[in-house]
Amino acid sequence: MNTQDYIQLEERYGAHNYHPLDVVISRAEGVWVYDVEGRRYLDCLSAYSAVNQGHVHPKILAALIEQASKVTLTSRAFRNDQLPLFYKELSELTGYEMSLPMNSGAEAVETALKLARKWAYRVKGVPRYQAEIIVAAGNFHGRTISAISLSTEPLYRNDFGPFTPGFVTVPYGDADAVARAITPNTAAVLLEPIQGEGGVIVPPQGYLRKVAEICRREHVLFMADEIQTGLGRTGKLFAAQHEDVRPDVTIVGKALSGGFYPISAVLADRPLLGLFTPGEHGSTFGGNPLAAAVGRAALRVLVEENLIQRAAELGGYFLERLSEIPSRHVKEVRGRGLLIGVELKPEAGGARRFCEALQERGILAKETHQHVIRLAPPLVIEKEIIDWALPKIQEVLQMP
Ligand code: IF1
Repeated sequence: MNTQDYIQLEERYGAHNYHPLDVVISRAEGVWVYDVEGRRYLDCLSAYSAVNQGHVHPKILAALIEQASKVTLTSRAFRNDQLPLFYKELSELTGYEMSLPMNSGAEAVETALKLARKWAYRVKGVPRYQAEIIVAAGNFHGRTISAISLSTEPLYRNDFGPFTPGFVTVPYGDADAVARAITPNTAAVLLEPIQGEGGVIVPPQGYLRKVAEICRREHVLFMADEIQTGLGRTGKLFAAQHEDVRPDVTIVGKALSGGFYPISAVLADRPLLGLFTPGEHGSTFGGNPLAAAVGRAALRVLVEENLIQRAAELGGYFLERLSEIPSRHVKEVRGRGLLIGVELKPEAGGARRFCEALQERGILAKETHQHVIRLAPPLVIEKEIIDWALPKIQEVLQMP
C-alpha cells in the first residue's frame, strides 16, 4: 500500500475530524519520522510536545516492554507496585506533595476543575453550586464538553452546546482583567503559561506573577495548564517557573509518557488534593501499572539526559537564527525554549502552504491559528540538526 491507499482508507472509514498533512508515518526514532514511501522528515511538532524525549526513546521503550510483560492493568480497585513509585518520583521532581493520575489532558483539566469547585465549597465557603472559574480568551484545554465550555474558539464550540456553566472569560495577558473578574464566588483562575493553540502566545513579562499574587490576596486558586508547556518544553520544568511562580495546581500530560501512552496528572499539595475522598473521582486506566512504569521512565529521561537545559540552550539558538531570516512574510518570531511560533503577516495567505513547502523539504510542522508556523522539535534535537533545518526554513519563508 502507498500513501494514497492509506489516505483513501482513512477518509472512507474514519470520521473527518482532522485535516492532516498528506504524510503517512510508519516509523520514527529520536527527532526523525519516516513515511511509508521511505522518506525521512524532521518532526517539528513532536505530537504537540508529547514526544519531548524523542520518538521511541529506548529507555522508555524498555520500561514499557518490561512492564507490559508483567501486568498492565489492575484497575484502582486493587493496588499495584508501580503507582506508589510514580507518585513519589513525580513529587520529588515537581515539588508538589501529591498527584492524581488520569489519561488524556482533557481529563486532567476536568479533574482540576472538580478539585477547584470542591475546594470552593468545602474550604473557601462559596455557596453551593455558585463557584466560578476564570479562564482566558484564546485558551485550549481539551475537547470534552466542559473544556469546550471554556473555549472562545467557535469551531471547537459552535455545534456542541449547551455548555457547562460557571466559567468567566477574561483577555489573556491582562492581570488587571483577572483582578476585576474576581468575585466572592471565584474558586480558581485557570491559565496556560504560554497559549499553544492560541498561536504560541507568550504573555507580557510579569503576567503570571501578578495573577499569582492576585490569587493569593483574594483567596483564589491559581491553576496552570502545563500540558503543552510543561516537562521541559520551554527550557524550565514548568513554564511558570520563568516567572518564579508556583501555582496551587499544575496540570501535566503529553510528555509525561514521552509519547508512548496517554498519561496525565494533576499536581498539588496535600491540603488541596487531599480533599478528594474515595469514590468521588477516578478512571479505569488512570494510574495503571503500565502507565506508571512508562511515566517513571519518561521523567527519568528528562532528568538524566538534561533535556530541560537543552531546550533552553537550543531553543534560544533556534529562535535567534530564525529571527535573523529576512522574509517579507514574517510578522514575528517568538517563543520560549523549544516552543517557537513564526507568525506570518495576513497577506502571506496562511501558514498551511508554508507547512506543505516544509514537508517537501523534509520538515514536518503544523500551522496553528492559521497564520502561525509552530516549530517544536523533540528536546533531544542537536545543534547540527537545527543547522540542517535552518536553510530549508529560510527557503520556505522566502517563497513568493
Ligand atoms: C488535538 C491544539 C496543541 C493542550 C493544553 C489540554 C490539552 C491540550 C494546553 C488536552 C491538547 C492538543 C490536542 C490536539 C491538538 C493540540 C493542540 F492545537 F489544539 F491546541 F497542542 F496546541 N491543555 N492539545 O494543548 O489534552 O486531551 O488532547 O490529551 O488534536 O485536539 P488531550
